[in-house]
Amino acid sequence: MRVDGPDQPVLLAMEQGIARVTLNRPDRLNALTVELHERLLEILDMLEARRDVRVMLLTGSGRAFSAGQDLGERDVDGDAPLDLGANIETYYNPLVRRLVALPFPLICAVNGVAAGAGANIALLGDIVIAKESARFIQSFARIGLMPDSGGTWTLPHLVGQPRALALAMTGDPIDARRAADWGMIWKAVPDAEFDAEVESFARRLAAAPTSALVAIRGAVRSAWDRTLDAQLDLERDEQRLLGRNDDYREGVRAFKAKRQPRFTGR
Ligand code: T3D
Repeated sequence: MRVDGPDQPVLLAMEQGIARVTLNRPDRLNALTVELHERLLEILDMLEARRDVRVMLLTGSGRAFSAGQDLGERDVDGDAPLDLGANIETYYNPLVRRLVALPFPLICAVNGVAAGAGANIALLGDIVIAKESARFIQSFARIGLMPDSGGTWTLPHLVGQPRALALAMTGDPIDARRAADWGMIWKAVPDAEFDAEVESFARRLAAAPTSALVAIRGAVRSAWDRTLDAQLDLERDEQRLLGRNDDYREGVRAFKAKRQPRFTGR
């Protein structure tokens, strides 16, 4: 089911529990404008209100995932003072907070170059799959900025401080295969196999026990800041909740009956 027209800066299509969200400004490499941010937040509202979404797939139209902030929106020659912090507070930070707390898993399918905020948004996926030809670029320092959209937190956690600093300070691209080798993303896939691989992964997660996946994400992400002791308590509490779900009963029944489980996400 398509739920919007092709001229929108972000497209949404729903099919069998998979919400396909496509950044759609291909001639600007899907650079992020205020209009795009507002549409994306509106789509997230819509998806979170539905009960049938089992996975969200975020990707880009054309040859890019996203080139980050649309620099055409920035008048650096005018007299008016620029307050980039206001834009980050209004758009980027809420977006990042929403993406890491979605009530379903997030797959980022990185179909091409991901630069600036576009790179750091891509890295927020629970699963990040990239075309081998894709590149990740912390391009901020090239224009006198520092990484945002969580990059100063995500990058060192994923690849360690030395690599995070070098990537951010140079703004040099890293190709998808090296990003996978460094543990920055889950997988780099040959371009010709990318669509099929993403599709099969999305279908697999759409059939998974959604609440368990969301609990896994929450616990793994929170482990970055907490002690083993705190994690043990968290695992106990989350497991208690998951044990009350239909999906747990179905999983155990299916195991005992030696058949595939049919999870409903409840
Ligand atoms: O401002 C705030 O609110 C603060 C928040 C900041 C967050 C950020 O994301 S800051 C970082 C902003 N992004 C960048 O600095 C990246 C700029 N783009 C690039 O460096 C390159 O385009 C790429 C490395 C991503 C790709 O290079 P390439 O050679 O494959 O493509 P290209 O020719 O540079 O780009 C194709 C077109 O897209 C081109 O337009 P044209 O010449 O065909 O009319 C280019 O200007 C346009 N484009 C690419 N990136 C942006 C963009 N237009 C506006 N904003 C962009 N970010």
